[in-house]
Amino acid sequence: MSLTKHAKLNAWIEEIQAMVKPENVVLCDGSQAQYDNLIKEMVESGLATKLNQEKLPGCYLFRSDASDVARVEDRTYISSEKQEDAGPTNNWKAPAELKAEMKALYDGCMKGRTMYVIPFSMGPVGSDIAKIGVEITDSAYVVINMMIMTRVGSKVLDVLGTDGEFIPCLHSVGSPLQPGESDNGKWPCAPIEKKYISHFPEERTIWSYGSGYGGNALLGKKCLALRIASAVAHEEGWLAEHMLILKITSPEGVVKYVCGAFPSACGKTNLAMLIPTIPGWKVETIGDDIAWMKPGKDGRLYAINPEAGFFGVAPGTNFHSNKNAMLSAQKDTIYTNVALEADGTVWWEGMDEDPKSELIDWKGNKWNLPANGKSEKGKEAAHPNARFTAPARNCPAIAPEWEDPKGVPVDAFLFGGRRPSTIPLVHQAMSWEHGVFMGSIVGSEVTAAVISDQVGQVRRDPFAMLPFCGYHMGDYFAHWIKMGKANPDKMPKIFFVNWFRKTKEGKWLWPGYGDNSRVLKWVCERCDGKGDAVETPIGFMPTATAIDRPEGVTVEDMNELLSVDKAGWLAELADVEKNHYPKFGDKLPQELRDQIKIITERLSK
Ligand code: TSX
Ligand code: MN
Repeated sequence: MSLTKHAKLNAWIEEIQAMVKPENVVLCDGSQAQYDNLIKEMVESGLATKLNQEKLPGCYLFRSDASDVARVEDRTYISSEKQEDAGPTNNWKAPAELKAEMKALYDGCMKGRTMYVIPFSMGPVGSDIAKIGVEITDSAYVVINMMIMTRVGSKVLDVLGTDGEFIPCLHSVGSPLQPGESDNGKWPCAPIEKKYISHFPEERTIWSYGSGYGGNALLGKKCLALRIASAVAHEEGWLAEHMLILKITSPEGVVKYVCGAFPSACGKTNLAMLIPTIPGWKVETIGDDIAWMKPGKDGRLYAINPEAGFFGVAPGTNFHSNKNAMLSAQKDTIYTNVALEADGTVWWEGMDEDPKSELIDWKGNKWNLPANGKSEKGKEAAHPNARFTAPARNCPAIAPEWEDPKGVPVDAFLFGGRRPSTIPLVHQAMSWEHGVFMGSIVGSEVTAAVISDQVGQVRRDPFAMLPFCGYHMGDYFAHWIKMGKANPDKMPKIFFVNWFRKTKEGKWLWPGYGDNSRVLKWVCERCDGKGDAVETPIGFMPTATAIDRPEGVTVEDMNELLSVDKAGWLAELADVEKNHYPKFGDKLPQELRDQIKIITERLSK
């Protein structure tokens, strides 16, 4: 019997079923009853732990396999017909070859398992900017996470109708069961060399195999909403970006919408949920990770958050760094790889509170805090990439219009990174091309939190899109240049921010967090042609008194935060020219090369 009213969808489901040979097939209707039942089954099998339902109602804990804790960039492919279309910064295999390899793995891979069919919408159901996907998976963990992160079920099939467009997303944990065998509470996945996260942008299809981890398995997020959507957006003339979306309201009631791209470990989710320290200003969340933006009839860019939840890093999150994220994750939340307290609550490093009891760590072993009160690297109670999956509706700061199908008009773009020197607290681009240049040189200092021989060096991650662009990064830069040419005066103003400046002695110069609202205030004022600014060789910068100085920041600190480090910038531009831009080959737009020359000349005057 046919599962849906959509002939093409039915045909795809049957084709996949014949290949993966599941025990049975279940269509996800999006109901609470189905969600509750899947959780119940996983608690019974031992895969999920029910948390303290008085303190954390509707919350559950999962522990992954120790090898399946993060995205696998080495195993991620952009499989376009021509390698040149994937570009030099993506892994590539020819579609026919990659499909043959993966089909051999998919053959019978769901034996003994249930095959779930998840119709989902990225963006409010029925929005002109939204897109529909259908994920087939053999992981109930994926189903419940997709139900939080996206809009799932019958309402999506209703919009899809009998012949609507959908993006097929195939996922398997790659761990078939023998007759009578069960997982016994073990997280199923395949070894690294059998993991594949494959994207076929020309076909608009995703094939993922061997991993149950969010970024590899919740295919609506990084795979569809960024890699596939960016390629579609390039073709169709819109933007799919790795950006938060903020709503900022001034004391006078003037509203601005700001999108921002930051590399990982810069506190993007914290910024998305910031509580301002300046009186009368209000900051609300539209999204914390992805923005889809289309030009409206008025020529402005309108942004939606294609997601419906937050898949946030738990370690480091606490009531000081991000109160709104903590409150978002107090109910109806899935925790993955955090530590368990004796009372059925959760703990992680950087929670700002010592554990209340002996813990069960993310590997399921007994764990006690070392005598010095600090976890040893590699022996943490929570995995450093432990996550919470929380519904966006739980967030106290969520903006009322976060689900508006027409999106919100974008006033400004922010780019930023962790830069202890050279880059000032904030500067504003002098032109669209200058702004695109800013995005193209985004980078972050490699911190000790990652295992790398590059600690202290700047690792560039242009537009924070390097791991998420579904086509040639040089073509991506050119697309951004082109987007500004259609409606130059309607485009958002572009700013570069840096919360991470340090003194020579290694002390933070800027308090960050809620005090970043002081910078956002200047950004909003600049969007209205107000806000005192001086023209400098690197762009417009606030005058000495244009930004309200936080307590504890001296006039001298402020001057250092807002000065132009000429020598530092000349070195920065030389590094971009010599080490960064050559990575994109001859597809790098001339406009960006010109910016190096223009800024170098201004600095040398
Ligand atoms: O998220 C951060 N933001 C953005 C907040 C809206 N972090 C955490 C980054 C790791 C994910 C920050 N860390 C920020 C910041 O603005 N700034 C800093 C650096 C910093 C850390 C501590 C202090 C000051 C600056 N001060 C004290 O600890 C007292
Ligand atoms: Mn992200």
